[in-house]
Amino acid sequence: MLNIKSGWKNWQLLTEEGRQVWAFKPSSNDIDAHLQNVDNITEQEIAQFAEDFQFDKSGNPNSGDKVFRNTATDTKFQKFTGQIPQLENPYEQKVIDALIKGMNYYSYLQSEDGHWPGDYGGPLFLLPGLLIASYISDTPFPKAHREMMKLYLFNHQNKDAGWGMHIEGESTMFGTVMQYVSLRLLGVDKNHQQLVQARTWIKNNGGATGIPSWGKFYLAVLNLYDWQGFNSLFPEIWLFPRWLPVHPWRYWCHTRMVYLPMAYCYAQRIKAPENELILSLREEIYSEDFASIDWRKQRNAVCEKDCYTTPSPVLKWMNFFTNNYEKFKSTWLRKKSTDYILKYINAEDQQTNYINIGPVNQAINSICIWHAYGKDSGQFKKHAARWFDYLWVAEDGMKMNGYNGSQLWDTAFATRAMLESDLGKLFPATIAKSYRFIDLSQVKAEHPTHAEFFRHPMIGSWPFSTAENGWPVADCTAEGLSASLAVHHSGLVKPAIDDQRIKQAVDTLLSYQNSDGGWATYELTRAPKWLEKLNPSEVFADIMIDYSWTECTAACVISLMEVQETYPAYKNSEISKAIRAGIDFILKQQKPDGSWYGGWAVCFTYATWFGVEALSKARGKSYYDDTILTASISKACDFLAGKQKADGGWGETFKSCSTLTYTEAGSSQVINTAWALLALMAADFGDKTVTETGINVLLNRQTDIGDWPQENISGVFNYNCMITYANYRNIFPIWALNRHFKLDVQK
Ligand code: LAN
Repeated sequence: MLNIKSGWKNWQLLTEEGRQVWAFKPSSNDIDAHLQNVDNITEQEIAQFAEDFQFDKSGNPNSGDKVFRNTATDTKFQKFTGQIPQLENPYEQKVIDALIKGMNYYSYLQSEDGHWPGDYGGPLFLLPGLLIASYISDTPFPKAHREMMKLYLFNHQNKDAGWGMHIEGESTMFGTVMQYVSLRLLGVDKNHQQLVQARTWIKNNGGATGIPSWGKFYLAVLNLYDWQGFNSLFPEIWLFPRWLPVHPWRYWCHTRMVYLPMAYCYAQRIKAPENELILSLREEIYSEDFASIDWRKQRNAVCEKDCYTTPSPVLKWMNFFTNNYEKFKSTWLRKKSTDYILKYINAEDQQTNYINIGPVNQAINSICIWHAYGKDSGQFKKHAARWFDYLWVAEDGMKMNGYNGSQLWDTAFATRAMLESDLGKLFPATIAKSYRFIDLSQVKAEHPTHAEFFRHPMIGSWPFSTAENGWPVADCTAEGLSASLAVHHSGLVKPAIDDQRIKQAVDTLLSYQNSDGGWATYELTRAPKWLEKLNPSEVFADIMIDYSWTECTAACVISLMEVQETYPAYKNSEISKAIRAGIDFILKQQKPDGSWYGGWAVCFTYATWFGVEALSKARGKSYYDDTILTASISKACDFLAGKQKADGGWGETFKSCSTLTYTEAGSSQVINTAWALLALMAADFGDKTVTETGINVLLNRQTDIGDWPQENISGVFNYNCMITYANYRNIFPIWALNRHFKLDVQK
C-alpha cells in the first residue's frame, strides 16, 4: 500500500515511556540491548542504504518521516471499522469522512506507550556536535548509524555545495564547515567529489576563520582552530555574586546550559590530539596556511553569510576585559571555577537522567565528562547511551533531533485536536493511551538539587518531551493541563490525574507568570532586557533571557480559563487576575496590522491563532472589556482574511521568522491553513466563504490513507533556526476539521 524500501525495514523505532531509540535489525524491543556498538551490518546492506535513502532535496528539503510512518502502518493498518455517522448533505459527509480517516490514520502512528513519535530534525549544527563528542572520546557509533549519518549529511548539501544552518537555509560557513568536518570524521575521503566542491565553497567564502563563535568552539575542541582565536568565556563569571544582573543564573536556561560546558572546555583548552586527519583538515578548511593565521584577529571574524546579530559595543568591551584577564588569571580562582562548573554539569546530568536540556549541551557535556572522568567512567557511559535518544531515521538518512523528542507536546495537542468535537470519542483506545502518557509525564517530584542550581520549582508541571528529560516548560504545562481536562470531560477514562495534581499544575502555572503579565518558556524572566547586549552568538537573536511570548502566554491563559470552568472555587480571584494580566500582555503584543509574531513556529499565522484563540475564549466572560477584545479579534481576523491565497489556503515561509515580516510561501501550506482556520472559527468570523474555501484545501490535500503531505518546515527557535514538527501536518488539519464539524456541521 505505502511505499517501503527494503533498507527501511531494517530500522525499527523502539519506544518506552516516551523514550525513542532507532535500532538496526533489533532482535528484541529492549532498548538497552541496542545501545552497544554492534556492527551487524553487511557490505551489501550498506550498498542498499545508498539506494534506499536517496533523497532529492531540490524539490522539498523536508523529508516526510516515511520510514517511521510507513513501517508503523505497514502490516497493521486498517480502515476505520466503527460506525461512521451518516448525513444527508454530501459536503457535510465529506467533512466527517475526512475527519475520521485522518484520526484513524493518525491513531496508527501512536506508540504503545501512548505518545506520537516523529521527526524533530531541521537544524544542521547539532549532529556535528555529537560526532565531535564521539570522535574525541573515541566512542564510535555503530557502522549502520555512521553510514546513515553520511547519507543524511550528503543529502542536505545545497546546490552551491554548501550547507545551511538548517535544512531549508541558504549555505553558511557554520553549516558548511560543520558538515564538512563531520563527513571527514565519518571517514569520507577528502577527494570525494562533493567534499571537493564543499571545500571550494568554504575557500570562496573566506575559509573557516570566518565561522561563527559556536563553530570556532567546536573546531578548537578538534584542534582545528587555536583557542587564542576564541573570545574568553570567562569561567570565573560562575563565581560572581548572584545579585549581579550578569550572573548566568539569570540567562535563558538554554543559553546558560550551553555556555556552562563550553566554559569548562575553554578553561581546560580541551583539544583533540594532532593526527593525520586533523593535520589534513587544517589544510582543507582554511584559505591560508594554518601556521600563519593570526588567531587573535579571528576572534570576531564572521563570514557575512552567517551574521544575524552583530556584537554590541558593550560585548566588545567585555571581551576586551575578559580576553586580557586570561593573561593575568589566578590559577586558584580558575580551578575553583572549573570545579564549580563540573559540579553543575554533574547536577544537570542527574536532573535529566543524562539526557540534558537539549542537543547542544548533551554533546558538550559528554566532552566535559569524558575529559574529567574518562571514557570508562560510569558517567560517560550513561551519557553515550543517551546519544541514541537524539537520533532519528527518515528517508533522508539519520539525523540528530532538536530535542529528545516532542512527545508530551504532540500528545497533548493531538488529544485536544481529537476531542475538539464528539467525533474524537470514536477513538476511545487512542485517547486512553494518550491519557496514560500525559499522566506518566507530569512531574511529580522536585530535583534534590533544584534550588542549588537555580531551577524553577516544578511539581505538577509538564515537560516538552519526557518526564526523564526533567525540564518542564510553562506552555507545555498549560497544554498538558488542557489535554487532561479535555480527557476528563470526555468521560472516556477514569481520571487518574486527581484534583490535587490539577491544582499543583495550576499553582506551577501561576508561579511562571512574569511581572509583564506574560509567560516565558522554562523560567521567569530573570534579568533586564539590556542583557541581550551580551549575546555573543552572532547567529541567534534574543537568547540571553527568557522572554514572555504571545504563544506561551495564550496557552497559559487558555488553560487557566478552562480550569475556572471546572474548578470555579479554586483560587478564583488570583486566577482571574492572572488571566487579565495575560490578556493585557497579549493585547500589547499585537502588531498594528492585527497580527502577532510567533517565536516558536512559522510564524504570524501561528501566533495569531494563539492570540485569537485566547482572546475569543475570554470574550463574553467577566475577565475583560468585550469591546476591546472584539476590536482586537476582528483586526486579527481581517489580517488573516487578507492573507488568504487564491486557492483558499494560507502559506508562510521560514523567512517570516528571521525577517520579522510576513513572507508568503509559493503555495498554501496545510499547517498554516489549519492555524488560520482555527483562529477564524474561534472568532466566529462572519464571512463563511473564507473558512469554507480554506477547509476545502485541507480536504483536497488529504491523502488516500488519511495523512497530509509534509510541506515546508514549520518550527523555529531564536528567530533564525528552523525545526521540523512532523506531527503538525496531522494534528492541525484534524483540529481544524473537527472544529468545523463542531461549529458548522453538527451545530
Ligand atoms: C523548543 C521546543 C518547544 C518550544 C515550545 C514549547 C513550542 C515553545 O512554546 C516554548 C519554547 C520551546 C520549549 C523550545 C525552546 C528552544 C528549543 C528547546 C526548542 C525549539 C527545541 C530546540 C530548542 C533548543 C534551544 C535547541 C538547541 C539550540 C540552542 C541554541 C541551544
